[in-house]
Amino acid sequence: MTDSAKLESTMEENSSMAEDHNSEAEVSEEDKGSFAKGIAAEESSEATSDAAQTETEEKSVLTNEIEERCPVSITSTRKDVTYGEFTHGTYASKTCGLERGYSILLPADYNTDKQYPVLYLLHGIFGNEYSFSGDASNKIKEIVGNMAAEGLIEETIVVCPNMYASSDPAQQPGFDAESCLPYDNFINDLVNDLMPHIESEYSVLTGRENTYLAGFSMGGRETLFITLQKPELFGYVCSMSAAPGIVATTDKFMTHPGQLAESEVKFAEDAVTPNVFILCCGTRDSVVGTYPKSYHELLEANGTDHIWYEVTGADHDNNVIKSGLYNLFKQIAYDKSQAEPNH
Ligand code: FER
Repeated sequence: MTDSAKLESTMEENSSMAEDHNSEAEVSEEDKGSFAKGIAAEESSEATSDAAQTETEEKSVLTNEIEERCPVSITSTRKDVTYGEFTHGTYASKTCGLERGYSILLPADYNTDKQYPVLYLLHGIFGNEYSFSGDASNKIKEIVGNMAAEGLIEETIVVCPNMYASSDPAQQPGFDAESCLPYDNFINDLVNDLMPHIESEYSVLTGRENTYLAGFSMGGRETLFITLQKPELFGYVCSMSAAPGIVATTDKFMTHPGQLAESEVKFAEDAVTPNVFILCCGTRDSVVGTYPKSYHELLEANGTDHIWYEVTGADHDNNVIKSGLYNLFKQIAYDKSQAEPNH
C-alpha cells in the first residue's frame, strides 16, 4: 500500500481526505515555465560576443520570484539530459541502536573528483525511505536533473531518509499522537547519525551553504521543527504542507501536545539562520488545512524571516511537492548568484 493509500484508509471516516499525493492538476500555458523563458533568454544571450551584456541579461533572467506551479519544462523528461538514479544505503544509527536505511539520488555523472551539495528530503506520515524514490510522479530526478543541466543549480545529491526514528524495528506508526514521537526523534538521528554518514561516505560539500532540508506533511512539520532547533545547519529550507503538532492543538484527527510553545516558534536571538526558509501549502489542503498558514503567522508574529506562499487549488498532493522543490532550488540559485556574481 502506498503511504497516501495508508493515510487514506486510516482516516477513511473522513470523506474529504486527499485521494493521494499524486494528482496531476491541470497546468495552464502560463505555468509552462518562466524559468524556461529565462533559459531561452540565457541561450540567446550566450550568442552575443559582448560578455558584459551577457552578464547583465543573466542577472535579470534569474529572479527570486516565487512561482506557484513548477513549470512543465522542469518536470519533463528530456532526451538531452541523463538523470541520476536512486539507490539504497544503510547507516548505523546510534540514536535508534539500529542499522537504518535511506535512498539516495546521485547525479548521473557522480564523480568523487567533484563535491556536491546535499538535500535531505523528508516524507509524510506512514512513509519510509522509498516514499520519494518509489514514486516517479514526484519528479524529483527530473527537477534536480533539469535544473542542473541548465546550469541553474549545482548538481545536487538528494537523500531520502526513513523519518520514523524508533528503536523498535517492529514498531509501526499509527495515526495518533504517540506515533509522532519517533518522528520527533528524527532530529537526533539526522544530525548525529545520518548526516555524518553521508558526509563520510559520499563526495559532498559540507556546511550550511551546501546543506538543504525539505519535507512534505509530517516531513514538513519535522523540517520546520529541525530548522527551528538547528538553524545553523541548513542554509536552504522548504517546509511543504506541514502537519499540525509543532504547537499544541486539536485537529480533526487528534490532540497534539505540541513540540514547542508558540513563543518558541522562532530562531534564537543570536542564531545563524537559513538564507532561505520557505513554507508553502495548497489552498485546498484537505488533510492539514490551514496549519501551514498558522505556522507562517506564528513565525511572522515572532519576527522570524521566511517566505510563505500558497499553491492555488492544490490539495495535499504532489503539486505542492513539485512546486516547493522547484522554488527551493530557484531561491538557492538566486541566492548563490547574488553571493557569487561570477559563479
Ligand atoms: C495530523 C494531520 C496530518 C497529523 C499528521 C498528519 C500526526 C500528516 C499527514 C501526512 O503526513 O500526510 O493531525 O498528526
